[in-house]
Amino acid sequence: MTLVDALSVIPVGGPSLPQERRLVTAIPGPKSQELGRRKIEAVSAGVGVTLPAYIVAAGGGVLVDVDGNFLIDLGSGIAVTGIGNSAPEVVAAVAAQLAQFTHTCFTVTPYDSYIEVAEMLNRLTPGDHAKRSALFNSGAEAVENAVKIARHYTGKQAVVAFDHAYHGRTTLTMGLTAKNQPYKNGFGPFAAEIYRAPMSYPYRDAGLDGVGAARRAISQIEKQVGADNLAALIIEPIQGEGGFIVPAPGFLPTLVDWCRANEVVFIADEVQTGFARTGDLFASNHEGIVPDLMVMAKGIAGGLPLSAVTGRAEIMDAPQVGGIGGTYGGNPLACAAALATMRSYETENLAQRAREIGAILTERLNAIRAVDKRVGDVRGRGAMIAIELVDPVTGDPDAALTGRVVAAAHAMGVVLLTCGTYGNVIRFLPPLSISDDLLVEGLQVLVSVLAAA
Ligand code: PLZ
Repeated sequence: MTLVDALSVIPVGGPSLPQERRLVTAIPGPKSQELGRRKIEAVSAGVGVTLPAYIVAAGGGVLVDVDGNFLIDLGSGIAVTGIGNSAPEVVAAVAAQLAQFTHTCFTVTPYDSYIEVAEMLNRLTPGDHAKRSALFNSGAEAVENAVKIARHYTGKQAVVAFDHAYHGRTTLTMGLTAKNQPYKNGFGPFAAEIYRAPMSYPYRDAGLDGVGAARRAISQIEKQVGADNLAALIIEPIQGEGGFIVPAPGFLPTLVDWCRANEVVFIADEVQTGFARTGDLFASNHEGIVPDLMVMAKGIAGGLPLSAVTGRAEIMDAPQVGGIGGTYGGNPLACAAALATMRSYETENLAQRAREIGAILTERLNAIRAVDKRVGDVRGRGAMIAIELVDPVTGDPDAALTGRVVAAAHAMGVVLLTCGTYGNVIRFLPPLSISDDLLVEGLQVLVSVLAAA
């Protein structure tokens, strides 16, 4: 096929794409399979692929592959495209910036959009104290910088992360991440002075309430680390990769209070939960906690790589001038995208849309759970909902069933992701731009593949 032929059949991305599931070949189709063969020859085998349908356009709630299949997107590129893929306001903002300049490096010759993003984050994040922000590229890079800043401010070194945590794949953040396979295996040694504390996991913590779970964690931290050595405690207010674990009420506020009393910086990793995903702008708001530092990425910029640390001015201003930076952090294209994206969360009230999506998901998933005891738990908030699949007799995690269900859904054109320490959680992270009809159709596919699995 010539390039002209190819372009004439490739649809334009964005919300005007037909919002329907349409399968014209098996998944993956022949062109995707050919690309899959090239991938093996060209791309490191360590870079895995969940659903090997190669995408040419996306928007609303669909992904279009190179064979012309329209897939229902229940993953948002792992919670990134909350406002939708190729959202017109993002495309326009990035195109305008592209025509002006692509890069100068903010720490060499700065530009105003970086400041505007910082001002917006300082306004939108919880708490009305004085704040400062710094911009980076990936979630992991922002987590690393939050830890650097907390260490500098406190003059202490230790960091506590939790069971089931995910904070990234760089050396420091691999150490913070709990799960060995596939994230850490063979990649050590990891950074020093990282300690792990028990999480609140209501489905598997029979009888332990949030305050009790926090006391258990605090007691372990006091015994094994000591507040005098502890620079920061980092936690996802709802754990993402670890299995969409929503800690019991009271867990997070009790940890925040202990951090305040002990001069420990409380870092909320809202990389996955942030920006309307959970039905509020940030998941911290559900429990009324005010983190000292907040780490954000993913939903911040409509798919362009941008991440941020926002927090108390006195903490954020602690490092020496030049101590925080990077070539691309707060790149002008990413900042233009972020400003358009963050305005949309507010003007289109996408937190409300996330709550509506959450209501549809939880109602339908609970109906499945009522008749299928392999669905052990339905949990999450807003458009961040998951089911945990278990052996109905023993309650043991059933990763094999999870794998079968997800593979069958993929074959039927529904992009579904798994997560969880035990690999037995199916998570739903639809774009907030998905229609109710498409979401419900995706759930109907789940019902049929679960019944057959
Ligand atoms: N913190 C809470 O969820 C990224 C990882 C996907 P980066 N989660 C998706 C994978 O398999 O690599 C994540 C997160 C939380 C930090 C990160 C890291 O963000 O932008 O992937 O570095």
